[in-house]
Amino acid sequence: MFTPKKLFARALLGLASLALGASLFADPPSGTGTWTKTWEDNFDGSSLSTSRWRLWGEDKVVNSPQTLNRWDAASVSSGSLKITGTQTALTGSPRFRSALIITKDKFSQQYGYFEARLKFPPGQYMWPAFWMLPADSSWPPEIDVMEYNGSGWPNVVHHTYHYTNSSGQWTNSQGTSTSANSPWNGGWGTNFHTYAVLWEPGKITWYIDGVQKYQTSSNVTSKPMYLLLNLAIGGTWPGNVPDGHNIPTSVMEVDWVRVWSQNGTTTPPASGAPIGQTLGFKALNNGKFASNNLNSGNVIVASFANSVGGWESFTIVDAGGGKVALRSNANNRFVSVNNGVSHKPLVASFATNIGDWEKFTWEDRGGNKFALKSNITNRYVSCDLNNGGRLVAQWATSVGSWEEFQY
Ligand SMILES: [Ca+2]
Repeated sequence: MFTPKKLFARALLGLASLALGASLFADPPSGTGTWTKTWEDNFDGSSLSTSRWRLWGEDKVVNSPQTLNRWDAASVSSGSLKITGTQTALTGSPRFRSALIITKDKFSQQYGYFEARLKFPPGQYMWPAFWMLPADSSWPPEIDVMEYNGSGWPNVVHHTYHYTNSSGQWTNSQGTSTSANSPWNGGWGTNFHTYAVLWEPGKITWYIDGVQKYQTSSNVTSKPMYLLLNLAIGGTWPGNVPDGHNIPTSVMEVDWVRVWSQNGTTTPPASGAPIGQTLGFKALNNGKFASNNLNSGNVIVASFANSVGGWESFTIVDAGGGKVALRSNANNRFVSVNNGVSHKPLVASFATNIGDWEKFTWEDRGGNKFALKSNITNRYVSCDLNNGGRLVAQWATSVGSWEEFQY
């Protein structure tokens, strides 16, 4: 039923709440330990936060070939996010505009409690979802907190885990929740509900409004996941909307999204790092900014730049598990430690995804100063003045003046 191309499984999270204002049910289930809130968006203000969210492909189709993905289809007002599906033509494809927003590169987490209070437009061809994918861009796994297919199951919300089975094949573990009421009259589609998953080592449990709905223990992933919210119209699962069939403007509304970490068992996001920011940083031992040296194999050097241009701009990305990655704006490659070279230089030449060689621990040293420790060499990144100001992760087991940087 699902294909990697559509990549859409969705899951439902939920606790929900009847309680207006006070989020009485907005906590992880009782008896599951002590929890810390690690991320949230209450959608206050007048626009969608670009430090928390980005779009999956402006003016692109992702899971429904009929739905064009647009940042301007996601708006914030009166305390909630509105993802608005709009028909732009009666024939052709794509002929709807909507939004698929994601926290990729901005927030991800391994294990925890993930919840959103939302309502979605019921009806044929509607395909809203709240779901999660791995921060390292692999697939499967995929956790679908909530997913609704208004064509096939108008009263049902799906809870799905997509994974690779022991034979190496893609498979699904799926549960459903059925409303006693029609979606247009008090059912899932018309009222706010809280959809949640409790994701623990070896087990995923789905909730709606704090009531357990489904559970799986099939090959449960440990990969840090980011969040996705979207409203697709048409596509392979609900079926494409026939030419000439009118779809009224449809809105998925999200009151808030919250993520919790279970103390002692989950790894919180990288702390102190300016996740999502694009910045330049200089080595404190010579005051030069780190550059992606395009003329020399994309080695990262801090030898000549006194100011920040495109070659000196890097985006700090959440790599999951408390680690960060650095993406060079000059060529859109992640900074890797070149483990095949003796002095372990940092390069931004090949990595389009984040693997172990692209992960660093960000050590916040106050005043926008920081140190980076390579995940793969377990050494701090130094600005090697004896080696042309190259950044290397070869020898330093502690932080001295050669290992301090500032942004
Ligand atoms: Ca809100």
